[in-house]
Amino acid sequence: MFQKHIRRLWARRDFLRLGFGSTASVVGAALLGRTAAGQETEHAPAHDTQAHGGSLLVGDVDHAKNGFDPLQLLVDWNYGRVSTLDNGQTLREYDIVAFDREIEIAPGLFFPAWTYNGRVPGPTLRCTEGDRVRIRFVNAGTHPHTMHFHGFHTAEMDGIPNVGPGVIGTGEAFTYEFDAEPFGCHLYHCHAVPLKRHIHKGLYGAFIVDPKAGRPPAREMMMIMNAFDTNFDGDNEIYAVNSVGHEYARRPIPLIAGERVRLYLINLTEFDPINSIHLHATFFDYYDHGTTLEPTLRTVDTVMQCQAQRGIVEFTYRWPGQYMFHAHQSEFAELGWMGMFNVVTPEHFPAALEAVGLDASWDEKSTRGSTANLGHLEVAT
Ligand SMILES: [Cu+2]
Repeated sequence: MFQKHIRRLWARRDFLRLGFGSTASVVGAALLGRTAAGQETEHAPAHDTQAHGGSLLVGDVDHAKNGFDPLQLLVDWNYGRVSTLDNGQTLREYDIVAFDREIEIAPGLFFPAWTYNGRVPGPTLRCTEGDRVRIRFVNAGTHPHTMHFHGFHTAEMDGIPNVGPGVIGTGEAFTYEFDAEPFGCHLYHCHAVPLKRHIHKGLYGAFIVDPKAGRPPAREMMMIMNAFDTNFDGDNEIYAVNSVGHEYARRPIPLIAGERVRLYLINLTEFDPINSIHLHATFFDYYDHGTTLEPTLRTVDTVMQCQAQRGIVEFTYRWPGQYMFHAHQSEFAELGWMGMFNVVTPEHFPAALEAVGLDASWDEKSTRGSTANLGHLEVAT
């Protein structure tokens, strides 16, 4: 605990001294100014809002500059370019480019990420069981990378060093292709060495394979639990879902009381052996790896995942209100992995969307459901 305490102080105050690039220094200086002016002590964050016990990181992240908004990442399904092969099989084609990009992971705190398509996590690739999936991967980054998918495929398509194409060098490209199976909540990530570094830098994303018959209607979201070691000491300073610490506490996720909610939950936290999710004031059913249609756990309110473990969380809030969700490792929660659901009645839903900068298109994406009957949809990469 002592070590964690020191680390937290360090993350909040001292990262600036060692220097993390000019942008971090400039914006970080602004953070320091706020810190000095607005906080009671160095290790007790200011009471930014009432809803989360005053344990928030202070300030806002520039999502436009980042190029992605964690609220949008929740529902940003990428179905690829859809066509039909001669044998009748659905073909989905995706374009993925790896490149280096600095991202803001907490207000004023920047991280030199390696990204798929400029975002962390990378695009949420979504398809239906049995589809042919073709991913054209271009490496425009500064290091060799790969795309390793979890699923059935040949060794050549496994995206690991020294097998098939091996690592894809800077300026090189390779097309991964396989049939999507089994259905489930899967992932992809870079498998170049050192693996720990390539994953931690941000090269990962969700790969959701829907069952042929789909799943029951629900409001769906993708959540990748991740963390960032901002001083490269092999320990994380910021924990989050979809990369930005405490973003869903600053901007609570709108839900409607009585509706079924489905989370595609994936753990890609590096350096810590497990991560977890806990929902307040409700219980959920859990589908380990998403590879079954019946829950593998029923009526639980906490579940933990090892790195790359994942599953589907299904729940319903009975009553309107603000409900917290977070890692139940308290230190992860305090360092960013904590959010809120804003559960409202249907008539208040548009206002709840607007309050966090969302509109009807977010509602549509979150309720669009599986790919089963959506072969006509084309979504740009
Ligand atoms: Cu890599």
